[in-house]
Amino acid sequence: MRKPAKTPPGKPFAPKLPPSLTAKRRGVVAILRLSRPQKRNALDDTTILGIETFFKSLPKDVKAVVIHGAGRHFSAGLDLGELTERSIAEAVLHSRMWHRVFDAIQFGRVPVVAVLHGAVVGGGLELAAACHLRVAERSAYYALPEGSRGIFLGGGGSVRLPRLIGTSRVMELMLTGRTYSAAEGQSFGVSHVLADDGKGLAKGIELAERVAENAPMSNFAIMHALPRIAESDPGSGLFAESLMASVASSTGEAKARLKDFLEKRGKKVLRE
Ligand code: 1HE
Repeated sequence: MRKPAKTPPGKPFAPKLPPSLTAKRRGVVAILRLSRPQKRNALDDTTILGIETFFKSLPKDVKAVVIHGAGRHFSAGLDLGELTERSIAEAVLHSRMWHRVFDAIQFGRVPVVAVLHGAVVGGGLELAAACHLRVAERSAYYALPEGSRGIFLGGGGSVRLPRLIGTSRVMELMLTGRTYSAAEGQSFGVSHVLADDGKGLAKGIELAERVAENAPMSNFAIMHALPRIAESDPGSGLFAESLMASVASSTGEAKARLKDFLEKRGKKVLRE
């Protein structure tokens, strides 16, 4: 593994965010913190719309994002206090608002690393699933208590979570209300990396900095083309892959990087 990156202390950067969110920069990485620990980072409408504002106002030179949570938990999910008397139409639009915001994460401009600890529950797990990489501290645990609250997934979880851990496990979480530990989440495919408690953010930033070193067109292809190709029929997928590969390799960036390697300046791929 690479050594933890040395970066200057985080500088605040300032789109107009609600108090439940804090944004900082460390070089090319922007760090978004869910900052409502008194409510266990429950996601109210203001916070969800604030996440949208953050992604809309990312400076052009930011190349990756890290999302993490203040306090003892990543997120307790949907703010149940806001789940009052909504009409069916309002409830549909509310869920569609979450979809819009989480789509802006998944299909945005830069890769996003989620750093998970404590409760990663309901909408909190849906938020994590919309990110591209997940680091879990050993304290992290996962649950989908929607069944016990009389509700259902509404933040894209029924689309994204089965693709991560399989429909059968999502069904188990939802029907039984059981939790998965960080170790189970790691083996089932929720997280990519496990970190000791208190070390997740440093690991997340390290990964984000590594991701930011990639050619922008390659990151674009990984975020936008790969998941769509994986969902298409094989013939269309192979065709789209060829197009994407030729677009990426024809950029000046790709040409310069290949030249660097061939002239012995590029990094080797060595066992970590
Ligand atoms: C909340 C929420 C919340 C805490 N909405 N206010 N999510 C859930 O079903 C999870 C519900 N929360 C919990 O199970 C627990 O709060 C935790 C395990 C996450 C944390 O426990 P703990 O002991 O550290 O905290 P607490 O004492 O339970 O909560 C502290 C405060 O946060 C308290 O408010 P207070 O004013 O009495 O201090 C709680 O009411 C408040 N709080 N969680 C609102 N979720 C798009 S669809 C997605 C559907 C879902 O996400 S369903 C899952 C909902």
